[in-house]
Amino acid sequence: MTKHAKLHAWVEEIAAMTTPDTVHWCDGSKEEYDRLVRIMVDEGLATPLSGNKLPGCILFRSDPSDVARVENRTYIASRTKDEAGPTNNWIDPIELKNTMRGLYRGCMKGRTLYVIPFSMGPVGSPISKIGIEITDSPYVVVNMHIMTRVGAEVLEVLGENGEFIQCLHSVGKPLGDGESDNGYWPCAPLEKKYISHFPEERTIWSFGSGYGGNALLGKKCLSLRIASVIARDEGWLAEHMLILGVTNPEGEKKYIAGAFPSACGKTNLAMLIPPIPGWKVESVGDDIAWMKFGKDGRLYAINPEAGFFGVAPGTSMESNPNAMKTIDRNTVYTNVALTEDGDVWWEGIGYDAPGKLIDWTGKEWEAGRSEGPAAHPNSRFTAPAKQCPAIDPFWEDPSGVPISAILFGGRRPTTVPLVHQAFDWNHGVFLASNIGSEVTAAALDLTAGTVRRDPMAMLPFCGYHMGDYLKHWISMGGKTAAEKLPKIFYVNWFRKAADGKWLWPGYGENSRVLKWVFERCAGTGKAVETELGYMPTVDAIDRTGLPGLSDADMKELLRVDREAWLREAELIRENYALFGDRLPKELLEQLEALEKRLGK
Ligand code: O2Y
Ligand code: MN
Repeated sequence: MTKHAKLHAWVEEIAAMTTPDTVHWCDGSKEEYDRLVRIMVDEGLATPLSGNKLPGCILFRSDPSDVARVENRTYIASRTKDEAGPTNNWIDPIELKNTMRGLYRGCMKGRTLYVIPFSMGPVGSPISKIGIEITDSPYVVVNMHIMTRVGAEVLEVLGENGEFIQCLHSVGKPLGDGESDNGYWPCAPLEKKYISHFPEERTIWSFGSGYGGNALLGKKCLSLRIASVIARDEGWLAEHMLILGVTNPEGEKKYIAGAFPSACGKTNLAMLIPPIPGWKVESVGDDIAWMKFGKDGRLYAINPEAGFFGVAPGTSMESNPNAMKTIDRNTVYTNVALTEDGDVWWEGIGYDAPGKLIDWTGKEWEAGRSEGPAAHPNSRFTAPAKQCPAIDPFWEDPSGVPISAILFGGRRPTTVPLVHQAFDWNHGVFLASNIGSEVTAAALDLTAGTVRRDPMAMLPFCGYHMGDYLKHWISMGGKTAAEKLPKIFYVNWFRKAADGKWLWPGYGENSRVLKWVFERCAGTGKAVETELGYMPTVDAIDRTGLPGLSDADMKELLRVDREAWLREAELIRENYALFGDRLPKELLEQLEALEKRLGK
């Protein structure tokens, strides 16, 4: 047991407020995991899956109202509204804490309070951060076991006085005397849900939701919203990025980070299998990167997570065979469909539903007869990263991996070419600040089909004023010699032809663009200078073995649509106005330079 007095005092204070029946300190062991799974199965909250097909796997069905991150109930409660900036919800922290204390009072009655000591990043690494999550959800505990490093060794590193990030979570559903959940996922109604961040105190308070990013507080809350504030203060970057390693046929390896808004296929890109002979891609992470300059002046990245919390629908042996092989054991499934023989199924898994299913709401479901999808569009798998066949050998290296290139991208059916390279760091920050993407289901409360600007894919995850965040990015470019900085690229897999069909095949074929990026970093890739940046010549992207893609298609994929870009520049100016005088002047200069190149 830890002798950390401050930690004990905090646990006692929370237990006094929330009045659980018992308190359990998690040790992160397999025994603990198995015991909690057994309890949840016995209570009807979890279904064990077929031991033959999916050994060690279980299925949960959430409440239909609790299926995704809730951005309109997510708050950055900095001391002033100005600090949170125009892109975050803000409530005065004193007022918010008062409201939430009212909700927390007695909220764990009838439940166990679990104390989860966890490390984001390898335990004991100087880059890692320790969090302690207090939760009344055993579902959260088992997911945290997979997504983070939990247990006694974390407490050892913490010692008697070490710093930790307080993460308080409750599903917000106290039980009456003798009452049980009766097999139903506990949560609170939307108006009582709060996902709150107190950046100055480095503290997270979450209430009312048991799902994903709302409840697994090491992920979006700690590793992005709170870590982005710490990174600003300490001079590094906490980003919504995948990290992958690309190796060429000669055995040379380069690491690439990539930021894409939610639901743009980051997990698929992180794990892709290149169809180009001799090329290999390995995965360090699929969602979050912490990046710091090393002693050699290069930028090094770690993945703070230990697992994948990936979206199931659309994951198949065609779109992501490595993910399919990662999730065939020891995986927690949430809101996918169940087959009669204890297997899982979802839309886009690559084969028809095998007979009658039980859908994500627990009802019988038959293809062509039942209404709605069998799996929720935001249904998830939680799987250990070490199970991925393409996991990079250095994925847990405490020093991180050196980043040669950073990709940014969104879902843009028009205007944005397949790939272009920034002229320099500031130009790259300009491109990244203008990511735009169509909105889909991962964020519950947004209208599907519209394009929203999402700077660095951090709009829902930046813990402070977005204008200051962009300034921080500009300042990072001045911390090392220009030639040591990663090169920045903007990619768009989603450009459509006039007939509405996607021009680029996507999935594993995206490695052809990675190859060009690799070659640009090596100084060999062929490029032309355009108004937008450096772009591949029509023959620069390797199309061997891809006969369906003609020169004409390639020209269309790489076409600079001048009229569309002049309109785009106006939209960028409009969006920049949001940040007022906190917008770095360097970005306005970049906008003006673009307009000039376009001949405005
Ligand atoms: O809906 C949720 O709670 C999960 S959202 C999520 C999960 C894994 C990786 N990224 C995301 C995201 O929204 O970016
Ligand atoms: Mn994400």
